[in-house]
Amino acid sequence: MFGLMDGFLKNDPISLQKDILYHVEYTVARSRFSFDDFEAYQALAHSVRDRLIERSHDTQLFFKRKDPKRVYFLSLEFLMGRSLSNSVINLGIRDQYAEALSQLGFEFEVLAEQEGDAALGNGGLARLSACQMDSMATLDYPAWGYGLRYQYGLFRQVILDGIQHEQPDFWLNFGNPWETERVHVTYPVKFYGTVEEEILNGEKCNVWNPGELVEAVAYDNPIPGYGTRNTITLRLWAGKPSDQRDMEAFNTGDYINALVSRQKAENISSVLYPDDRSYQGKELRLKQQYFFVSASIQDIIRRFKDAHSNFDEFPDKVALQLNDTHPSLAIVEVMRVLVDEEHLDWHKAWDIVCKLFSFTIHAVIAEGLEKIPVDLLGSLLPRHLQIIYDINFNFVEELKKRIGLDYDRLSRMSIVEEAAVKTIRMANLSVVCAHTVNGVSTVHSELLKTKLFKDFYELWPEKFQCMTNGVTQRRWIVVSNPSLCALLSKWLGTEAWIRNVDLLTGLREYADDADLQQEWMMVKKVNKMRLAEYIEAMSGVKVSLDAMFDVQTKRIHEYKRQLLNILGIIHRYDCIKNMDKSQQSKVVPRVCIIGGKAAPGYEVAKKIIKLCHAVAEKINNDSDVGDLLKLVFIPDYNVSLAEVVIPGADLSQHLSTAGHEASGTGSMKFLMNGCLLLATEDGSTVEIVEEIGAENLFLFGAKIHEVPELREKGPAHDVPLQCARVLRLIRDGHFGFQDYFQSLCDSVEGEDFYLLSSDFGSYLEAQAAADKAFADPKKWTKMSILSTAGSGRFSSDRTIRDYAEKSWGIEPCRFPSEFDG
Ligand code: AZC
Repeated sequence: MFGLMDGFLKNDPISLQKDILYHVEYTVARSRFSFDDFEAYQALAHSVRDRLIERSHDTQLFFKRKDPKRVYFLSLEFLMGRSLSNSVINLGIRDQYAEALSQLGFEFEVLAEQEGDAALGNGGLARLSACQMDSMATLDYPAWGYGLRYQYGLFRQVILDGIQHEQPDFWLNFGNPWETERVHVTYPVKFYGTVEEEILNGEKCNVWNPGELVEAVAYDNPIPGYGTRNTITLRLWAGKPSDQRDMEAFNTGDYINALVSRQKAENISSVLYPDDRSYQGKELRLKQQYFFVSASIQDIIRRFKDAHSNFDEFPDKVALQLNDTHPSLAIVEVMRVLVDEEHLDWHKAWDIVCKLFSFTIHAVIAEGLEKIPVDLLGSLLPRHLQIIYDINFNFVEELKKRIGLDYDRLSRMSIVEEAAVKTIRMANLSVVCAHTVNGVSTVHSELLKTKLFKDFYELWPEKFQCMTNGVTQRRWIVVSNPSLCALLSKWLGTEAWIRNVDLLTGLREYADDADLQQEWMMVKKVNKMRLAEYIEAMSGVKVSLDAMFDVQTKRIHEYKRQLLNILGIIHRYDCIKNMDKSQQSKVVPRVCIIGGKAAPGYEVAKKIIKLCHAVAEKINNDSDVGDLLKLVFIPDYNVSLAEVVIPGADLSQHLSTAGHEASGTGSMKFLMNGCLLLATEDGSTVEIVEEIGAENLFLFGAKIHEVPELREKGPAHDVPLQCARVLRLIRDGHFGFQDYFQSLCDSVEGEDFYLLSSDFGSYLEAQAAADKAFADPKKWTKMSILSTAGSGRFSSDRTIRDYAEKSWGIEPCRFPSEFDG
């Protein structure tokens, strides 16, 4: 079949032009003689989408014919950012499009800027999912992503007088050219109701009579691989009212209320929860989780049944990946379908279920693990609660046989927590059922074994694995840093590193080469210019390109210690103020850039943002300081801004208190872009040190094993003089708002849980080392080259291969290459 069909659509510039104009006229419905940049972007996006659809059809047909084992990646969050540039680069037709557009009088880059971000996620976990989708497509794995199509993604951060305000993200208002609504791919999802025991063919069985039905509709988003025709699908579900239920409501004659209640169905997928750490046991959140899980599992089982009739084969054809506990209800849902609907014997069903799931944990502390109140679960999903109790009963009985009547341990390991509020521990459920459980860096995976899941590790050591996170070099170098991309291909003599990033180690041999160093510095300068222009346009602050661009961008959290960064900046400011002119002439100028969102209810994080603005206001307007120090806060940090910020950074800061960051993936993006890291030995930094050598970054602070003892010392430990002085400046109102900031100062001089005071001295030393290195451009550039050269291990390609081989048991399934193009 494939022998007869090449792609329908041609990719020469003339064909592309025709397609774009076709979409201007008939899709965007503007005259082909008169359309603006945004309309041109829409038409362009539709023409790219056509090509993606064609490839995704081919890929799905090919998968269907081959019927390989597929992996289904279940995640409540995907932070995709923009799609245009990434798509045309992965399709290999960027230059053709650029030419086609320029003949029409448009510039590709300008149109690319018209696109908004798809921000269906909060932070690290969600962006990781996006990177991993890119790698799954590129490595030809037969994979699907499943998630929720939120109508409102992560809030927009607006800063007024230094205070964060949250505004809705109306990302769908102007349409989304990348998705395809599959009106025929819909499934009913049940909620509430009761469970009755009935006799069916002489056997007892449980029948769930739901109290509410909502329809899930599929929206497909194509994910093209690079250097392959394979294009996989991210299928996102949206809530639509179910006809079945509405008929009843309309029949009672209450027309208006029936219509209003239709609205409720759409609410399920309406908004992303904006807190990336704490779980409040909200009903809507649980509904979202079950909604997307139920629709996905129905879809997966439907696909399986198209080709198979015996569920014994299910684990040979299906791998299910749980991205954190958010989709863990899938375990219970598959059990329910197999037992209640397919009428498999309980033990046989459990056997099958235990072969399906792999579970990735992104949290570090027990408080970060999701627990669902039993009352809530029982009312929303009554049958699921029964199944969880049964799973737990069997598990605890089995456990007693293995470990005896150690009641403390039994209660720690139980899926049901018997506390004041009885809850279901979703992580325990997932560990009990999954065949593999993994952390996201070596350090984190060890922590899971020795702390968080110690009891389980002792029981099932073979389940526990490590899959160090990675990021995709396609987005984080090729799309966002075209100058570096060209330079790498030139010096490595090949573009093959884009699919095989280990080739970057080839740079090491040229790290001292004067020509490479020269070109390397030029590339950095170009990227700094782009960032400086952005900063000036956004804040009015002019920054010097000779200064070190020092960046900390990530979600605002106490453990990530943006406050430490700000205290360090105040210290630097204070030092500069107290210098004479000749001392000042030796200062390495800095532009400090901070960006990130605080969860809307996270008061401390919001205070930190305010402090940053107050300090910036003071410093940036102080003529004694001039270009020696600037501080800018970048509002509304998101994926597309990261693409501008990261390539332009000289130094980036990763300051988490040791033992608190599961992995960290921002650092990997900076590393790939030749940015030096200033970091604690936490999460994946430990592995970065192994790859590039401790001499090529600036490490500081307490190590993981030292933290408990330092905490023990508690408030009694001495606050270093320099730190005390900085805090005094804040307390005395040097930056205004002194009452408002007292509590931040108290947290450092009091309990100092995050060890800002105790790490302060070592932090300043690392900063001084960074200044010294920056003053020596040759040395700095060499370190920068070696950073990029050592970044290969942190590609999501490596991560995904690890998962495929060690967890999912899947093989690549590549569309035959003679039809590539
Ligand atoms: C994050 C971790 O905090 C971070 O260390 C890790 O790199 C990242 O996941 C990817 O594994 N966790 C989250 O983002 N968590 C949530 C719930 O958003």
